[in-house]
This record gives sequence, structure tokens and C-alpha cells, in this order.
Amino acid sequence: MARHLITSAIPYINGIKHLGNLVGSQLPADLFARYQRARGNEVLFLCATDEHGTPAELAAAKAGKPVAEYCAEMWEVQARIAEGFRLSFDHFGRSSSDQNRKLTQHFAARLDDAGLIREVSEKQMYSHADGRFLPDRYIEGTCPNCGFESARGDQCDNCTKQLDPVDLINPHSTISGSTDLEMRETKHLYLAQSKMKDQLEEWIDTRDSWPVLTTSIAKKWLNDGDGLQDRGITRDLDWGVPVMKGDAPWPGMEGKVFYVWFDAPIEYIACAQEWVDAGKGDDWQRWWRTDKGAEDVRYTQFMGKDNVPFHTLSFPVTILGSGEPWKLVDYIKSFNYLNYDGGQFSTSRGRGVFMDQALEILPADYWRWWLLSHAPESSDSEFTWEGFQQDVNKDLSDVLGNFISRVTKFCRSKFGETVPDRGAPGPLEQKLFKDMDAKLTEYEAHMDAIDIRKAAAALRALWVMGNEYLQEAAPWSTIKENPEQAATQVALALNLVQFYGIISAPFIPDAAATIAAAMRHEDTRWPQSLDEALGRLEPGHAFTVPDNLFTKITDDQRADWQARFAGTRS
Ligand code: B3M
Ligand code: ZN
Repeated sequence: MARHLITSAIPYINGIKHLGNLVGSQLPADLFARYQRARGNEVLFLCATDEHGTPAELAAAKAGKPVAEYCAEMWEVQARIAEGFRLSFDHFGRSSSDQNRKLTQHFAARLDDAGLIREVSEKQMYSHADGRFLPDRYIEGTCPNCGFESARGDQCDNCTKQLDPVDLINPHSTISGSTDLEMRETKHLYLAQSKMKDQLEEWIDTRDSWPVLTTSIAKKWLNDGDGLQDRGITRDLDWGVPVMKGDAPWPGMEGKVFYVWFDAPIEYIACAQEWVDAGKGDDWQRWWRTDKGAEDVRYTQFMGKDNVPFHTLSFPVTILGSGEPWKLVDYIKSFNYLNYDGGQFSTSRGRGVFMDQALEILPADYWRWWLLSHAPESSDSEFTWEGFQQDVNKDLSDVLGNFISRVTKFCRSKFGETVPDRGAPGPLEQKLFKDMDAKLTEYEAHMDAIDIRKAAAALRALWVMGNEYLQEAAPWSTIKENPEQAATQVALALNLVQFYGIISAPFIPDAAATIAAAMRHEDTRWPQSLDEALGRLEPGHAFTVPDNLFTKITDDQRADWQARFAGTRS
């Protein structure tokens, strides 16, 4: 039994995420976690909310609430929506937890002991109009690297370059819009990433199996000359992990907090502690400490491409620099962007479909199937309402749903609600077994490799094979001359229904559960072989006809939603 540690990038607390966020981290991570569990492997799947820094402060201010209260409420909201999408986290934590505060302060102390932290007295943007320093997202301006005009103080969304607020050209305050900014003296801690360059490069070079998207971004910032600059890891903010050296005060750092991107990835570890402290597990170290059993864990991270530099450079520096035996990531699955109807999804501009809205109009399986089968893996992909309607109706309703409905209803009308006796397979069945066997192997290989679109295509092909078989075998004709042959065909088709439920569960867990319940066979073990899987429902086994699994999206609905989501979310 293999052991899989799986983390999804932890979404910012500042509001409800859109479908582009979902498909770029939480949803593919859930697919992989469900698949590994189904294969009988041990899985720890963690996610949390990213609660510190300017995004949280700004959103709380906008909502007119104290930031701690705002975060607690939004955590509930995000947790409930995650359940709605059937995201099967073993724990959904919070980066503002005590566990993360302690661990973050611990890492800072270790890094300081290792000589990797230096104090820098620097000039920072101070806004007269706002009466405060302006870190990160409180400043926007033009990216010095690519010229993008709305680059933020910590990162350019256009070219993914990590920035410091002082790098921006024509900066202005995002609080007041004021350009009346002055450089003032303030002291901060810097993480000496540059000292770790060789060690980091060696580590990256031994990760030969990373996807191209991940490696290219990592290498780009490692080698572009100024890519691995030392970075400020503290901020002049109220909300965040107080800068302390372990338990001890850090002279000169009073009133400052760690930068959100310093403590956020540490939450991956703290979240495992939260999982234990919540009574859901009893040993987090065997997942995270290579001296305590984690050496045989395979650790996979999921994230959008803009998060890659922090996971390939900054966080590994934190871990490697600590000199402690923490588990490092084995595989980073990163994603391009999902666009929305000819533009970009945008949280700040409220453009696109947000997770709560999606669940209001359709069940989770519809979204899961479409998003995963169109995951932006090798390039950006686009959501359009026409495409969504067409693909969901075809794949889920015409192909899978229709097969299940025809088979179960036909059996009920001719043989009753039990699996009929099954004779020897004929040439048509032999051919089906052969084709399906090859396709199942292909499906598993793509799932193992986290090639999501290819996996979805293989799964769809398996559904199509069942339909084609039914069409050719035509038990509704066979039954007239050869009822025994028709019984054999129907018994096989019922087993296909059961089989589809099992292998489709990582993509569409609700439909899979409905199928298992209707077939009165809750045995969801992954197929040992095709033969074994297609023999699970024996003659005489009782079943029921499931309710219509997927209702088609009508043109009226589509037009309605298209109009409803054309503007911006208020
Ligand atoms: N919260 C960015 C995002 O939600 C950030 C990810 C942190 S992962 C440690 O896209
Ligand atoms: Zn840029």
C-alpha cells in the first residue's frame, strides 16, 4: 500500500472562489485523492484557508468586520461550499491556527540560527493619505518586468514575477488611490534565498518528472539573474503571525508580522497537526517528518501557475534551510488559467461563475465533470455556456446516463429487477472485453500520471464502448429469437453499470453513489481486472432502476444563465 500526501493550494479567505480557482487546485487534488483511496492506498488530503496578509485585511475592511471575525465566518462559508463540491479533504484547516503560528515562528528561528535571515533597514512606501506603510496588495503599479499596469506589490499576475512593492513603476495606494507616497525607513527580515541557490537548484534538478509548466517556471526565476533574490518575509501589518524567534521576542520587530507567503505553505504542515488535534488522526509526523516514517510518503501538490514560484523556490528554501528532516514535495501539478466567455475570471471584478452560484444552479457532478475534462493543463482553456451545455448533455446524459437507464429499464421490463442468468460470452463480448481492458489500463495510467484530460477522455471512451456494445448486441431484438442470449447481454450490461459507478467515482462521486445504491452493491473496490470487475453482480442479484441520473441542460436554462452571469457579481 502506497502512502500519498496530497495538498491543494490554500485559497485566500477573501471571499468565495470562482470555477477557475477550483479547477486549478482543489478539484484536481480531490480527483487524485479519491482515485488513490479507491486504489486502496493510504491518503492524507489537506487544504485550508489562507487567512493572513493584505487580502484578508482588505476584504474584512470592505465587509466592515473585524478581521478575525470575518475570517472565521468565511472559513465556514468556504468549508460548506467545499462539501457541496464533494471535496474530500481529510482536514480543512486555517492558516491562522495556533499550530501554524507556532510552526511559522519555529521555522523563522531555525532559519535565523542557520544564518539565513538578515535584518534589513529599508525604505518603504508610506502613504500620507492613508497614514500607514503600504505593503503588497495595498500598492499597485506597472510591472518592471513585463509592463503590466495592474501588477501588485508582491507579484505580477501577468508574468508571475515575484515583486517587492518598491519595484513597481508609478505606484499608487489601493486603499485611497493616492500617489502621495513617500519612502520611509523601516526594518524588516529578509530570507537569504540567494545563499540556498545551489542546494535548491540541485534539488530541482533531481525532480526530473515534474511537468514542464512547473519546471519551466521554477527554472525561469532561479536562473534569470535576479530570480533568487533575498526576500522580505515580514510586513508592517496588524494581522498575521507576529514576528517572534520561536517563543522569544525578536528585537526591533515589535508590531510586525510575517509575510503571508511565508506562513501560508507552512500551513500544509500545521494542517496535519490540526487534523490530529481535531481527533481525526493520531500521527502527523509520519506524513511530514522523514525521520518519523515519512520517507516512503509520496507528496503531491496542486496549484495554479501563479503559485509555482512560491512552491518551487521560497517554501523549499524554508524547509531545506531549517536543516530539519521535513518531507519535501515530490510532484507539483500546476495549471494554466481557465478563462470565462472570452475574458478572464476575476475575483476582484466579480466576473464569471463563483462556487456558490454554480451549486445553486446545478449539482456538483456536472461541474466536476466539465471542469476536470477541460482542465487547463497544457494551455489555458475556456468556459463557454454553449460548450458546457453541449459537453455535459452529451457525455453525462446521452452517453453515461442513457446507457444506465436503458439497461436497467429493459431488464426490469423483461427479466424483473434481478440480474438474469448469464451464458458464455460470444465474439461481440470477447471484443468488448479486449477493447475495454486496454482502455481501462490506459485510464489508470493517465490517472497515475495525473494527466487529467487524457484520463477523462479514456473514461468517456469506456462509457462509449458500453453504449456501442448495447447498440450492436440489441437485446431488445435478440430476446425475440434467443432469450438466453439476451439474458447474457443484459447481465453483462448490468455489470457494466456497476463497473462504471466504481471507475467514475473520482470524477462524479454523487452519481457513482447513486449507481452503487441502485445496484444494491456498495462494494466500491477498484477493479482487480476487467474480468473480476464485470463478474461482481451475480445472477439473481437484486437491483433497482435509478432515478434519472442527469437531466439535460435546456437551451432556455443556458440562455438564462448566460445572461445572469454576463455582468459582474455584486
Ligand atoms: N492563497 C494564492 C491563491 O489562493 C494563495 C495560495 C497559497 S498556497 C500555500 O491562489
Ligand atoms: Zn509582469
